[in-house]
Formats: sequence, structure tokens, C-alpha cells
Amino acid sequence: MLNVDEIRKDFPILDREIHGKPLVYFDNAATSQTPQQVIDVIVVYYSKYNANIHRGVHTLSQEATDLYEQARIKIQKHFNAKHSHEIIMTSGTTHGINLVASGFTAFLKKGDEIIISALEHHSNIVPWQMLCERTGAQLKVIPINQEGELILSEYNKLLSEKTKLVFVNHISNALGTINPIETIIEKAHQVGAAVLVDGAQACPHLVPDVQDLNVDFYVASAHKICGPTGVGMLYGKDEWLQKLPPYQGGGEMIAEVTFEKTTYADLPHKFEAGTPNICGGIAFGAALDYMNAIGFDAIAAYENELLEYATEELSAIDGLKIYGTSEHKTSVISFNLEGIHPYDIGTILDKMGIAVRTGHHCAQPIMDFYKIPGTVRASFAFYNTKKEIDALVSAVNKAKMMLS
Ligand code: C6P
Repeated sequence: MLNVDEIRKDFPILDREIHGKPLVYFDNAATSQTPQQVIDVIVVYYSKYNANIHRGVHTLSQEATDLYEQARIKIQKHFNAKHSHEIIMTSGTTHGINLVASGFTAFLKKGDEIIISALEHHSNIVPWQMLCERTGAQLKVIPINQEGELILSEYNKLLSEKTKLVFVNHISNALGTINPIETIIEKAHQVGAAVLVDGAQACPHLVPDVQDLNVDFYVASAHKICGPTGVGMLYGKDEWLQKLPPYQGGGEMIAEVTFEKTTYADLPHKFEAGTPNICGGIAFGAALDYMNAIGFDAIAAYENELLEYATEELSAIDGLKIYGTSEHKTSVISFNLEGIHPYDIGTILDKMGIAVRTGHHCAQPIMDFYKIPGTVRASFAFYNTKKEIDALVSAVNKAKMMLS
């Protein structure tokens, strides 16, 4: 059982008022809020340890390097990677996906196929389209049903010896559907394809075990797990990371540079050109410590309670339709009111202090599937309450009266 009243005290932003009303923050799928424990780590870093890493013999540089590398080990342990060098520090999920997509340019040729799903965020569509343009490979898409679930029988039909890569998100950002990635990974491996899973929306709710999943690549962003923006991680199996060419050239990713030839550094540095987000990386580790201290099982159980309550209360509003009704979903509700544009609802909710996301949620193909311009998306975190859901329901009712 979570002590939500106590947990809320960790988040100073939750005391804010918006337009004279208490902030109700339901845009957690876009970015989560930051607890004081993580804010403190950022303040202490810049107050006491700020220096460039992996470069200096001086004490500050060595201390900063130690803190950064300790964070990498925390991330390794959290995701249960076999080696710490399998964790590449990135600027976020988008960066990790582009790194892998760029690297695969060397391995694909005309006639090869890449499978993605109809549930993807744009950052798991566009890099693969660009990869196809570069290589002549073809993109295939796993379709979804009305509940917003992947149709696995269609996935089975798409798989063949031509399939070289499969990319799916673990959880859909627009609908909250939890995808059966265990089955997807197993089937892809049966035809010899590599699998990248986009965990941006899963990591706030569960702990992926990359060895157990036997996944080839897994990506995440710290800012959705109570960490800062501009930092994330790419897990890659050692054998894949050894094979992939570097993504960017620059300082720190080299072994030796001459004008004739450059040799590259060992993992993970081969993929970490330039000065990284040092403070962000350290704060990412602190965010994982914070979430693990609360416990992901308790977080998931509580968020599920919020999801069930909100689904019941919102469904009772006449003319409200929820998109994404899988039995396997996280605490995201995407909805529309009949005849009303989602943007108008979002604007009125904001006037009442309620932050939701409106629009296509960087997942236009899902909106096209449902033939809608977008939705209102309320996404709940472990620091939200049923009382806040009551405020949302009452505000949606008011918006309906004002707009119809
Ligand atoms: N989704 C949302 O409101 P970055 O921006 O790199 O940290 O994460 C991109 C990304 C990739 N995959 C999925 C499944 C995502 O949900 C996101 C980010 C946010 O849904 C902002 S668009």
C-alpha cells in the first residue's frame, strides 16, 4: 500500500496553483514530475561536483566520473543487463532508436524487411522509414484491432526469413496498451530477426528484465521515470553493440586518432561521443533509487486502481468514448466527447487547473485508424489521487456543458 499523502510531499510542483486552482497533473505520459530527492541530487552536483568526466586527473573530474559511472551501474542493475558496458547513456528514447537505426544501415539491403506496429510513437516510425530509404529495405506494419491491441496472427504472417528487424513499443503512449513483447521477441528470434523494444512508456510502471526478455535492444527516457529531461538509456546486447558502427564521431569515443585512421573506444564509450549530460545521468540513477524505494509492484497496483476508478467514472459521462480498451493496459485514458474537438476540452480543463495532453500524441497512424483528429489523454502516476480524478470528471462535465 502506498502512502500517497506522504509521497505527494516529495513533489514540490504539486503545491502549485494554475489559474487559481490546485494543479491536477495528468500529463505523466508526456513527462513525470520530479521529486525533491532528485532535485537535491541536481543541486548538490552543480554545487559540489561539476566537472567534465573521463578526462581529468584532478579530483573534481574523478569524483564526477565516479558518480556518473555509479549511475550507469544502477541502470544496469535496474534493467538486469549482464554488463554495465551494455548500457549506453543517451539523450532519451529518440536518441537510442536513431542510434540503432543508423547502425543498421550497414547491415540491410534491398529485399530485407523491417516490422514495426500500428501502435508506434513517431520516434519508432520515422527512423525506420529513413533506414528503409537509405537501404532499400521494406517496412511492414502489424495492424491493431478496435481495442487497440496488436493482431498477433497478422504479425505471424508478416514474419519470414526476409525479416531482419522488429521494433515495437512495450506500452503504447496514446492508448496505454501493454504489448505481448515476450511473444513478439520469441517469434522474431525464430526467423533470425533482431528486436528493439521502446520502453519509454513501460519504465514508469514496471521493471523490464532485459536478460529475461532476451531482447536485443531496449530504450527508455529518464524524464518519464521521475528523472530529468535530456537523458535516457539504450540497452544493447554486447554482441550487437560490438557489431554496430559508432553513431556520432567526436571526443571520448576514440581509441586513437591520426589523419590516416581512427580506431574506436571500447563499449560503452564507442557510442558516447562528446560531453554527456553528466548531471542528468547521475540524477537518472537517483530517480531509479527513488522509484525502487517506493516499489514498482506497489506503484503498479495503485495506478491500476486509479485506472479502474477513472474508467468507470469517465465512462458514465454521456457521449464520452474511450479509445484503447485492452484488458492489458496501464494508467492512460484517451477519450473524446462526441462532436467536440479535444483541443477545446484540453483548454477548458487547463482553466480548471487540470493538465492533460490533447492531439495526436505523436502517434498519427493510431488517430487515422480510429478516424479522429486526436484525443484528450489523461495519464496517471503513483502520486495522483481519486480526488483528482473526481476533479477531472467534474471538469469534463462542465466542458461538455460549455461546448455543446
Ligand atoms: N512520448 C508523450 O506525450 P523522448 O522524447 O525521446 O523522451 O521519448 C519519445 C517517445 C518514444 N516512444 C514512446 C512510446 C513515447 O511515449 C515517447 C514520448 C511523449 O507520449 C512525448 S511525445
